[in-house]
Amino acid sequence: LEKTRTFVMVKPDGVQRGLVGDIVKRFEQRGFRLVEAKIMRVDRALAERHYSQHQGKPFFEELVDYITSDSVFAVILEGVNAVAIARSMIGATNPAAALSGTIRGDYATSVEYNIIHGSDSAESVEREIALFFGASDGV
Ligand code: YYY
Ligand code: MG
Repeated sequence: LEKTRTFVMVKPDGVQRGLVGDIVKRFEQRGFRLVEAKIMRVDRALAERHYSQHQGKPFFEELVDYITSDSVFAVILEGVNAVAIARSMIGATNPAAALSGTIRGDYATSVEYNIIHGSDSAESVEREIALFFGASDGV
């Protein structure tokens, strides 16, 4: 079976609340392999590029403030159907709609602070891995 990659980021409140270990465990148990991972600060330039599709929307400034407020955990995951499976594990953008058993459904209550990001397409994966990990693509 062909394996592909996806990019996932635990947002600052997920890191602050000590949820990184549980989130990594969920992805490993599902069958993903960790290719590369790091704790890092996101500066405004990176946040604005990462979320460029949302520039101009009413929540954009708050979103950038949130993502830049403290350390995030950035990880490249590899597995079968990586983008779709990671997105289904993450759950709906608005935690009010996220099912229990999904990461947002288990740990988040507000759309502004929904604790985790996952790439939404193969093109986003390429773009976001380049933004967060540069030319390096792990082992
Ligand atoms: O990919 P995903 O994170 O599920 O949602 P997006 O539609 O790409 O929005 C990115 C990010 O923006 C979302 O995770 C929270 C925030 N946001 C918000 O604060 N308010 C909204 N109405 C929509 C999105
Ligand atoms: Mg998105």
